[in-house]
Amino acid sequence: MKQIKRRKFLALSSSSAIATLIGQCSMAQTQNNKQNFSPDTQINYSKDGILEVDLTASYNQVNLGNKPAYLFSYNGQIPGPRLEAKPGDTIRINFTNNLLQPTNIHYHGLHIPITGNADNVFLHISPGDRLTYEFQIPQNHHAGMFWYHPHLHGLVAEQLFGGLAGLFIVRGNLDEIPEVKAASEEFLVLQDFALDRQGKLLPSQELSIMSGREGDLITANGQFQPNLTIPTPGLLRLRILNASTSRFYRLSLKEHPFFLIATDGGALAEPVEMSELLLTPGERADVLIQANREPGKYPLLNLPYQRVGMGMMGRGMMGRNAPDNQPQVLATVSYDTKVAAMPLPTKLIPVAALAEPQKVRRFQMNHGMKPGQGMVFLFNGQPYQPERIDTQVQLNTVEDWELINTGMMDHPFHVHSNAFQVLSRNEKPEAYRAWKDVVLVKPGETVRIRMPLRDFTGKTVYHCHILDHEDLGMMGNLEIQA
Ligand SMILES: [Cu+2]
Repeated sequence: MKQIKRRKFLALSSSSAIATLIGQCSMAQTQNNKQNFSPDTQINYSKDGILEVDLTASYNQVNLGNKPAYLFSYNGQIPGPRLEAKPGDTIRINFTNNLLQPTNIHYHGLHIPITGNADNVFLHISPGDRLTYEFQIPQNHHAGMFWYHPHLHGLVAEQLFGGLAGLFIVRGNLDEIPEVKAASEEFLVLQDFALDRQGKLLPSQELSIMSGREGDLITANGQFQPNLTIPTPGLLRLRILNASTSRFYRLSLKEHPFFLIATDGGALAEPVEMSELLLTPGERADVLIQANREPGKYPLLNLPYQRVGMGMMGRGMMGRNAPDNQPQVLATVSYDTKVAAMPLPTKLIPVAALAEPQKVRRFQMNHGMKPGQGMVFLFNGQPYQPERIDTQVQLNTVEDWELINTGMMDHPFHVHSNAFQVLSRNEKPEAYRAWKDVVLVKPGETVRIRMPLRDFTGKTVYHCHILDHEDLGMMGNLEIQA
């Protein structure tokens, strides 16, 4: 296992050390106060077929946007360590829960066992306990951008909003396409936080959890508006994860289109040009950006987006989450030489069409009121019940699911274990075929997805990826039978 320290900053251990170092120079003090206080983000690569890593979840002081903050983190890092493996590798994660509440780990998007010590969301790891997760990445696993985060029902939103999330990259054929390989690669993990003036997490009662909590401090890779440089010869591969609990990002890079090469579950068949990219919680996008404009610094913007219907925009519902109507700068992309743009790939990886479904199911997504509890979020009229099996499916079949949103809020639908393809939205066919594991269903929409049930049996879940909605009932148990 190889670990690489990534940030260039020198860590200073205490503010008194800074004071001693800088003496009377106030200019230096300003600069030194911007130094990091926390360990750097690690990257852990598999070696000789094995990726073994120690991961500890704890509550402690970390560096967030160059300020101290008190958050939940994996190994003291926001975001958590990036894990990189290849198909066929064995993964061993020695996990310690140093939080004051139970937790577990979900490997979002990975196609691995859903039972035992693998992607099992029913594991319950008590405070102070340890568990070794161990699984193999299948030989035929797609290359792609996956991630890990807690998934203990009832605490998911709180723990992600505290900062617990990290990337899990599977390398493979997409990475070997010459134009993709030649591009310089950057990752962008988007998170938002609601902190008080001391840098402590605001309690959830102060957040608008009905619409899905949002924080006004948005970070990219745990930094505030970082700069990404595109070295010569001028092609950037930017791989973006929305690791926020509820916030949507509607991304746009000034004067530059995005060329989408992969979505949640892996590569597209060919790049798709887009001027804007909407990423709902849990979604990933892998894009190429050509440095072919005037050299300079270009803002990566988050454009306004309304995910709650006008009928619910009352103060009580949205609270702190009232949508910003100004674009926000999330990061900047810069380059200092104009180049005769490096070519884009014309062909990527074929996305096979799926067989006709053996079964079609419907899932209605809505919300309601429960006496004494307030708002609940529902699939087919029912809030989540841990003991109930909602959906039984057969291994080695294909199913079509119709996701129907009859409520007043956007719901990004996510299913564990198997990726799917979106067929249509209100009967309008999708423009291109892609592997997805999160799909946005807006009020009034019916989205039809097609999913092959492959390789793994057992019980897992599907849910809304606005994690407050999930904790408030919008989840179902899925049993995959042999
Ligand atoms: Cu939802």
